[in-house]
Amino acid sequence: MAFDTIVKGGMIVTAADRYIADIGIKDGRITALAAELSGADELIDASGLLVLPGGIDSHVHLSQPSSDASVMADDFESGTRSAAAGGTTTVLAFALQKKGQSLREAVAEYHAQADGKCHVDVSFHLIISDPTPQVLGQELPALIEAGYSSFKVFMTYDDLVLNDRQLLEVFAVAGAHGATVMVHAEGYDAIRFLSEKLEREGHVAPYYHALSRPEIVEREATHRAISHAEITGIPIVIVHVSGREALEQIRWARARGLKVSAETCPQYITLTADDLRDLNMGFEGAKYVCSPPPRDAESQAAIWQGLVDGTLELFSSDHCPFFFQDEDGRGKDTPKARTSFRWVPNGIPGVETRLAILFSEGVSKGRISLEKFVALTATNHARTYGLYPRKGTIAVGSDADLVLWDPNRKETIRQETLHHGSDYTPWEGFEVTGWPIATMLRGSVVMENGQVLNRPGNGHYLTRYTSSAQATANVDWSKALSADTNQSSITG
Ligand code: DUC
Ligand code: ZN
Ligand code: ZN
Ligand code: ZN
Repeated sequence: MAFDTIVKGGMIVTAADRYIADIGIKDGRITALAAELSGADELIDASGLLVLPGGIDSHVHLSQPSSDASVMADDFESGTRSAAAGGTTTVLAFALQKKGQSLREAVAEYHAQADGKCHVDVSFHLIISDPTPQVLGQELPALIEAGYSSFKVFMTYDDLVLNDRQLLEVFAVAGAHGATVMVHAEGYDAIRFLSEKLEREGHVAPYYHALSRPEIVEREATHRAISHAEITGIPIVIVHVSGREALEQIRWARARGLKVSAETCPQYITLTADDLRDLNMGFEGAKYVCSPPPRDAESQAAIWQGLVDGTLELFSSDHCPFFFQDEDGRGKDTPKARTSFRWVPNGIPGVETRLAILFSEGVSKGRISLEKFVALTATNHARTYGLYPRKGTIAVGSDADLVLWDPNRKETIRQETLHHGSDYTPWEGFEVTGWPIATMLRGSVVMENGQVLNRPGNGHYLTRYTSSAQATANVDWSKALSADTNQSSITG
């Protein structure tokens, strides 16, 4: 047969256009796009549906240890199962370097947890928490060359924060080797100062988490990160931009000609700080504690403006799943966390609901086009992190990662129908229009009508090329498309 599978008659949408066509798939890749294809072992009828590139979620935390007793509610199996259920076919998760740990050890640790357990394709961003001379001089350059072409740095958290000198040193290595740096921009000292003041005043409920890291804290750190990027001449990605103040800094940087990309997340268009303030300042608000915290209606409007005008190019989940209540004390609701918001783990689950929320709030409500939706949820992630055109589009030669999407289907988000490991969703009862009907990973159906095929191990590890390879571009298709999906040789 010419094809293993033909997806027939759907409305194909890419970041650039939309048209009705058949998709021919052979050996996991798209090998033909035409009005009428025939000759396949399997036909999938997509008439009446949209056919979108599989979602790429470039900001997902799985199996990441915390400095306290909390434990992530998703490992690579459950987290990628949840991704597949929501129409996401590539997850970029984090490999966290603990203080004193070598990067190679960190990467090996995450491979040991992920390999053979993923329902969708995965790749790792490194988190650099200990930039020793050995890390900066040898390990990081070697890993970048080996396809770990992006990493995240933090400007806050006791166990992760880098000082300005360290940020500059790390940025310089990224610049020399063409890696992409993601920055968590919230200022450590300001947060400590405000948190301790709130605690002294007896303001300890989860709501005060939002007041301990107001927009100015994010604005200041965003400006500082941009300045460091300008000094070192590197492009950066400001992740999880929550509101208008940080956006103003990003616009300012772009106007100066700096290469600053920016990401936002579902929580910043759908939640506000008031969600942390449940009736009588009870503890339910902890379900919405994430960092940066959700802001207000005005900031939501600013985020929409940023999505529409292109200031925000990436829409990721920042899936950082904790249990709310867990009898072994590993969740958000612990006796210690009830003494202060400072001990509530920061993060919410969202890898499964990301596409439906943006589709419903964006496309169904007429705020963004279908093409913009695809750019924000797939194409721009592949371009930013060295996976395009193998991932992130529907084109001959690309992996056959597809979502069959019903734009009219109405659903209500419910914990009981989600596939993640957490015991709650922040979007319980949230109504959406538009829903994934099936997810295909490299030509195989991995989810159909909410059922995820029980085949962890379908997902491959992806090595990625560097931003300098991208910029000098002319990314050679044959190279991009043949990049080995198997485990990198540097895991030892
Ligand atoms: N930053 C993240 O990116 N995710 C969760 C918590 C945090 O601070
Ligand atoms: Zn691996
Ligand atoms: Zn962060
Ligand atoms: Zn995150």
